[in-house]
This record gives sequence, structure tokens and C-alpha cells, in this order.
Amino acid sequence: MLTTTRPRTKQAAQQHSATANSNSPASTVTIGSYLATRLEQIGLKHHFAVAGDYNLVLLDQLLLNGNVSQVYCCNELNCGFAAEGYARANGAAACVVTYTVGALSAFNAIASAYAESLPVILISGSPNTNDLGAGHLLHHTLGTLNFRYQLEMARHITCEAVAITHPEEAPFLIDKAIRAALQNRKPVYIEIPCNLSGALCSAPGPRASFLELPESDPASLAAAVDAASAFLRKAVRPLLLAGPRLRSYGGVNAFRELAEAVGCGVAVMPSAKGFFPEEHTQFIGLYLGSVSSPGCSAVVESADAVLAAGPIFNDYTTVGWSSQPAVHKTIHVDPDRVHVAGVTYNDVFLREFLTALAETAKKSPGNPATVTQFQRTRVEACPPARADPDAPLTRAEMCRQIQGAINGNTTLIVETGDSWFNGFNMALPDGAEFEIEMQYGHIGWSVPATFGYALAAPDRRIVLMVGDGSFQLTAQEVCQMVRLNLPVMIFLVNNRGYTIEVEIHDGPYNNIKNWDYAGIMAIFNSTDGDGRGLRAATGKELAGAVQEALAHKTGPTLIECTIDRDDCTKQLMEWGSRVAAANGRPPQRA
Ligand code: TPU
Ligand code: MG
Repeated sequence: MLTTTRPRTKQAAQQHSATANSNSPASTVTIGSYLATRLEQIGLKHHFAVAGDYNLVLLDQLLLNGNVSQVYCCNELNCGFAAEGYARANGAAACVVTYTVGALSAFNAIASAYAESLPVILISGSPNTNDLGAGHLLHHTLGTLNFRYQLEMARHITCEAVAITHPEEAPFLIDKAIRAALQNRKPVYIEIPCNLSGALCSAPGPRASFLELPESDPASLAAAVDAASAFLRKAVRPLLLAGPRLRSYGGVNAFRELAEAVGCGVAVMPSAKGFFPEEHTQFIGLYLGSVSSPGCSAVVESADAVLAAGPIFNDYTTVGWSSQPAVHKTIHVDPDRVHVAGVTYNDVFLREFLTALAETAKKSPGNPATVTQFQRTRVEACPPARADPDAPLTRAEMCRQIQGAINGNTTLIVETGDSWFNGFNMALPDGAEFEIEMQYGHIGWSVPATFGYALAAPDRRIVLMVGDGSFQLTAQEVCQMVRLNLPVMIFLVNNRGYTIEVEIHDGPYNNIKNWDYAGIMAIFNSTDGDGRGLRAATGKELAGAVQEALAHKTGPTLIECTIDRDDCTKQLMEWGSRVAAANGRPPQRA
């Protein structure tokens, strides 16, 4: 059987026919090998896995493909997050788990990939097809005869969930799921029974037509561009705002072109930090309502036309609903539709829209009013003073030194907690990248996600800022960085608790058991690892530790930075009180 899914784009149709013609109907491969080829063809060099008897034959089959390495994780939650981090650097990722006991843990990370718009392919082994309908109770299940629940649960957190039940349908279902992930930039789920991974199916073509984003409806696109360009042209103070979905939907370059064509000020939302160069003359800062970077919010809020590209306005990013551009002033560009002052244009895809609008904007004179306004009112940030090297370490001194470790080849990854706000305050030189999981906000995300990211970007300097509370959720995954000799720099902020929660609402539940975080590295090293665990309780100790970390290339370096429990950013204090107020709103009366 050939793969016969109907292609959705012109380019896809050409590739599809090339694929079909070059594929001999007689050639067969195992389902596991078919899947491995597809993973390779979509650009994966690794997949993440935790073994279990429902997936062992599948793992064997995947291992036979020497171009996609199998990478192991300590548990399935971490496995999913590692894939999520890998997808950030690589564009897509895959992870393989066992039935229920593994998959249900991975689901949390897959939900993160959904919220963060990342195409992660979750592959789960499942029971032998002979047991389905045979009245057999099976291990790793609910102890009932229902073997559909996992597939049904997966549908809520993926854009496509398929269960293979016969070898002949495997190529179709695998391709369908992978295509959905790449086109929608969302996770998908593929279930493969343990007795089918080694079964034969038709061979994959040399390359599948997976990579195209769908095309906009031409009339709707033209109408949206006309409306948006008229809206921007008549504005006195136009402004562009980069949103978190910009990268997932391929719009970063088109956004920059549009910005340069319009010539206006450009702000970024927190999760879009790094999507527009901070050294660009049009950059006016990070917009987060009342806790924006200096000088930014006044310019954003006084703009009379804001084009928000791929934004997410939620309770956190609007600072407890205290700041959200008014609909009548906004061009809101979603991944698959555009709203101009409240009028919606459907089937208009983000990248095509921004590209077409940039072309139109190039024909009119630019309007730099918001850049000028920002430059007039901006307060030049003075570099933070160096603290007394022997004084107890402060948050400000820690950040000053971390800033010094960031160059144009750095990816700064920040965990939920005050690390978010510390990260927002860091300057990114051209080429530096920033990763955050602010829509889903699962503490512990960053450790496995950093592991996955570092594998996908081996030539970058990876710097992680993570709080003590978050670290305790997924700390084991540092051992995989040790295992694979990844020179990640981890700044572990030990402030003895859940400080972000303290600022929202305090209580005894925000105190945590202290750990010897630096000491944990010796446990992970055991007899064969080369991770370093260092302690910094003063500026001098931190400076020495940073130098050692920069020079250490054969494993991760964890620097435990001890600071006071209440030593947090002023932005967290204000943001926390506003989020608390939003959480505490009384129920409305009918
Ligand atoms: O810097 P800091 O102290 O704020 O960060 P740390 O120590 O990592 O504390 C984070 C505290 C925190 C919690 C407990 N932030 N959000 N939460 C709520 C939460 C609980 N469980 C999950 C899986 N994710 C969450 N965001
Ligand atoms: Mg903490």
C-alpha cells in the first residue's frame, strides 16, 4: 500500500506525487523502521525514550536507524519535556514511552507542548492486538477491559491522535499524525501495539510532503492585508508587538521585515523575548503592562494602532487583566486568522499575512513616531554596580554576573519563578536566544527542556536559571546532561522557597526542604561523570564559579547561588500582587 493522504498545498502535491512514484509497491519495512525513517526525514537527529515492555520491540526497531539517536530519560514527564525543549531548538521532536504508566506521565509535558505550540510526537507502545476484545486483563492498565482510554485522553492535548491496529494502515496513520503536528505546530499521539512494531508495512517514500504550512484563502488574505495596511497608514503612532506564537508559526523574519517597512517602535511580549533583536534601533523593550521594561509601557499604551503578531493575552501576560491593548486599536494576528479592529479574516496564516503586509508597507513612507517617542522619554539604564565581593550574595549581583556570561551564542532558559523576571531584565546581544514556558508554567519544565535543547543545539552556550522549588520536581534529568557530557551552565537560585508564590499569596506551603544542590552533582557523577557542583554565597565565590563553568566543557556545571528568601525583583512583587487580586475576584452575580 502506498501512502495516499491527500496533499493540502501545491508544493505538497508535487512532492507527494514524487514520493508515490518513487516508492515501489513491493518494498516493505517494519512499522518501527517506517517511523524511524519519517522521524529522520523531518529533521530529527534524536528521539527521547523510557523503556517498557510495550515499547521494547519498537525501541529495537528505532535503534536500527543510525541517523536518529535514541536518548534516554529518567522518567516520562522529563522525557516529554526533553522533547519539548528539543523542539524549541530543532523545530520538532519525538518521545517514546510505554503504555499508561509512562504515557500518562508524559501527557503533562505534551500538554505543555500544546500550550506552547511545539510539534512533539508522542509515541506510546500499547497492548498486543490479540488481547483487544479477548477479555484479557493486562498489566499497566486500569484493570478493566477498556484499552481506548489513553487514545481518548490524548485527543484533548494533541491536534491528532491515532492508534495503529493493523500493519496495513500504519503508513497512513503515521504520516497523518506527523503532517498534522508540523502543519499545526502542536503535539500529536501515535499508539503502536507491541506486536506490530516489527510487523511489515509498505516502505516510506524518499521524503514525505510534511513541511508546508497550509496556504491562506487568497481573497481573505488580500482583504486582511488591505484592512491592516489602511489601519496602520492612518495611525499617528503605530507600533508592533511580537508575541510568543510568532516563532512557532514561522513569522520571525517576516515580522522583522514588516517592522523595518513600517519603521515604527517594536516591543516584545515576555515569551517573545529574542524574537526581535534587542540591539535594533526600533526596539523599545519588553511589554508586560505595569512591569514592562523602562519606558516601554507608556509608548505601547499611547500607540493608536498596535499590530500584535501571535500574541497570548492571558491573566499573567496582562498582569492580572490590568493591561491589554483595546480591540479598536489592535491588529491581532493569530496563527490562522487576523482581526483588524475587531473584524475577523479567517483562513489567513500568520507568516503569509506578515509577508504580504510587509510588501504593501514598503510602498508607503515609514512612521517612526513611536521610536522617537521612546527615545525622548527613555531613561538610559545604568549598568548595575558591582557588589562588595565578600558581602552575602544578592539577586542583583547574581544577575549582574549571569549577564556577563551571556554572549551572542547564548541561549538563556528561564524557569517559572523569579527567574522569569530576572530573565526579562537581561540584555540579549544579537544572536542570543531566550526560552520560557510562560503559557503552561509547569515548574520543573526547564531542567529536562534544557537537556533536550542542549542536545539539539550542541554549539550554543546554554545558560539555565532555575529556582530551588522548581528544581526539586525534575532534578534527576541533570544526570542525563552528565551522561552525555553536555556543558550546560545551571544557575540554581536557592532562596529557600517558592518566592513567586510568596508574592502572590504566602503561607507555610511556600517553604520547602533545603537540599545540598551543589552536592547533588557528585551523586549524578557516580564513578564516570564529569559534572561540577559549585556553591556561591558571595560575589567573589560566584565570579570564581562562573569562570570555572565557562572553562568546563565535558559536563554540566551547577552553581548554587544562595540569596535571601525575600530578595526578589520589584517586578515580581508588583506582578504578584496584581495576579493575586485577579485570582481573588469574588464570583459575579447574575
Ligand atoms: O524564584 P522562586 O523562588 O520564585 O522559584 P522556585 O523556587 O522555583 O519556586 C517556584 C514556585 C512555584 C509554584 C509552587 N511557582 N509556581 N508554582 C505552582 C506550580 C505547582 N506545580 C506545578 C507543576 N507548576 C506550578 N507552576
Ligand atoms: Mg525559590
